[in-house]
Amino acid sequence: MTKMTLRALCVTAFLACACAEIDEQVHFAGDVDGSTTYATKVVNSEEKADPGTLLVFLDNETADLLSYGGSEPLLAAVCEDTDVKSIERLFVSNNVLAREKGLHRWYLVTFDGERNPSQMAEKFAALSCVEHVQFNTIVQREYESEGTPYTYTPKAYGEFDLPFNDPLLPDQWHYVNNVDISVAETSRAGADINVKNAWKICSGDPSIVVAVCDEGVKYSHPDLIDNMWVNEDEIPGNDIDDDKNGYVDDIYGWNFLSTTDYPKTLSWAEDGDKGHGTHVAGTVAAVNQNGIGVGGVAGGSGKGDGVRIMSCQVFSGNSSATVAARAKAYEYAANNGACILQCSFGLAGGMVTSDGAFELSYGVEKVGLDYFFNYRQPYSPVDKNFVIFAAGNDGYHLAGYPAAHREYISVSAIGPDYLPAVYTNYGPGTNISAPGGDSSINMTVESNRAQILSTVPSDCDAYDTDYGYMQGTSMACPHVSGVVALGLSYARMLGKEFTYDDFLAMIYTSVNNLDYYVETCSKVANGINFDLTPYWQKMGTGAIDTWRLFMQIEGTPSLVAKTGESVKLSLNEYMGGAAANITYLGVEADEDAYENLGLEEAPFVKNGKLNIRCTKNGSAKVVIRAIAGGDVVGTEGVMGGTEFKKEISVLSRETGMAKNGGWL
Ligand SMILES: [Ca+2]
Ligand SMILES: [Ca+2]
Ligand SMILES: [Ca+2]
Repeated sequence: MTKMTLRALCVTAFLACACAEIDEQVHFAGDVDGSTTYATKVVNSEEKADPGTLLVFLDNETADLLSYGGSEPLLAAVCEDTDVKSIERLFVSNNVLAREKGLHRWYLVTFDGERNPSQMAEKFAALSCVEHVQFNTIVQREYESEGTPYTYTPKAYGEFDLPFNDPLLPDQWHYVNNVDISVAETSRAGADINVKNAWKICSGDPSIVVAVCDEGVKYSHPDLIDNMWVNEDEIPGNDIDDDKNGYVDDIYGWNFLSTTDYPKTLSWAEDGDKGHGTHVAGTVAAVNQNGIGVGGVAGGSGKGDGVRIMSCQVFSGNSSATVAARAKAYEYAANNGACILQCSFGLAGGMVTSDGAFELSYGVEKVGLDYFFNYRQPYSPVDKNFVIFAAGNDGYHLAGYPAAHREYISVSAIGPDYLPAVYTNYGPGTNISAPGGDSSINMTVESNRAQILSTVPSDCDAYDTDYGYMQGTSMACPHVSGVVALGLSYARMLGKEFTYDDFLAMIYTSVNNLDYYVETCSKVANGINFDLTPYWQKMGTGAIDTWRLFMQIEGTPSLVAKTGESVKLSLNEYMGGAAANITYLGVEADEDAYENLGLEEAPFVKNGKLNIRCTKNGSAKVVIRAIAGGDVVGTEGVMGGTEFKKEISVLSRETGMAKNGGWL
């Protein structure tokens, strides 16, 4: 199947590459034998450059001079010579981190759009105070087709045993997959983010802010409004930047396509908008337990306790923000309190093929991302922030950038069949997988039910309803953002703090084995046998699992039991090396454990092994009771050992261990 065919299957707003070919040979001035030429300072191609703007990266002295209102004579001469309208600092931040990352050295040059951008670039590149020049490129969206409105009668709720009362939750297989064949005939239990039982522990924290960089989020949506971030220090509509954050009347975020000629508040229903940002936001934090619509991964429990959504609008109608505007969006997200950057866009897989090439050609974007990544939010239990990008929908064996950069989390997509979605990028540059939907697997049932259901703007052309389906790595990405937001919420609830590296390791190891399905299942997509061979070990570490992340955060060991089989799970790792010789007093399993795991007989310990048979996929905790020292528990009159209890999580899954090697 060709790449073009695969693209045509995707429903998402993954961006096409508007960047030019990356010139890997580009050098900074002075690199080559001292024979500096100005052309070597221009880091990208002018293709898709915004007419009338250019980015220049100045040396420190000149940047300081300009920021104090001074003037550099040669720079001033070029500006005058070319009728430059303005040369202004791009970023607004003046803190230590901004300086360390060089934000203060980026300037945006504005000139007559009729002028040839390459000639302008050459003139600035010829100046010794300019270290490099970047064309202010626009990444254009690529929409193959629209999302589809939800037009079904909601399912009967009773059979689903869900913790919240949102009527469309039974249709959200991506949260709780009950092997509903109306979603897909090939639905598999557990092809979800395993959030149901995690929700009973923690479902959000309003201090956690997720910045959705996308189309504008419809903040007035009835299933989102209660979980929108609100800039409390800003008075709306008075034309004053009350909180002095550099943005006038920013309440729910900012529209980064705004310019002096194009003032605009957040928008989501311009001609060409597809509701993409509103859909993504709903996956992260649509309001749970409010009796309407859908649930959100970190949408709270109906008590105002969901995580908060900040809308950083970088697409509007048929327009897209420039690379400079995107960089400013990342800066805004950091400065205004976000700890997760949710980005379902990027360059097509294979357009950029190394971190170094991305850093050079997209220098200003990398600086913005760096700033966000390193900006510690005082409330966050982790010392850095999370940058999460979709891997891309090209069906290609490399993830697209920025997702593919090793510092960011890159998300590939699976369907309700627990298998790679036909459109997903995979291989190098992908880190982890999550449900993104896959309508190609449905030939006999309503195909869009296998997509992701979330909030959409009813005033957007494609919909008449508040809820709709979309699919893509664009939809997988916010599942991971939501799970990370939930993990941070839970860490806060427990009062625990982590280093970024430790938390990242917990995310990447809180997964279920995808390779087991890739090697044991077959997949028919659009009626044609789909070759799964290339995806073996290429979907990151596996499919994200919320319960496992929670267990790692609280420090409870997790054992995996294969569903439907009597298994003996060794406790050596958890009860000490002499686990087999300890005297056990029993295993406590409460009603929830019986229900969640489908236990039909009591689990017990024998010879240091937990004997358990789970009849359904699920997750729960059991308590192992044992004696430290001796065979009996000491009492006032009889010397003996001390009883202790060890909590263990049991995760029941159909997945076994994938065979090691020999498969390809
Ligand atoms: Ca403001
Ligand atoms: Ca104001
Ligand atoms: Ca709801």
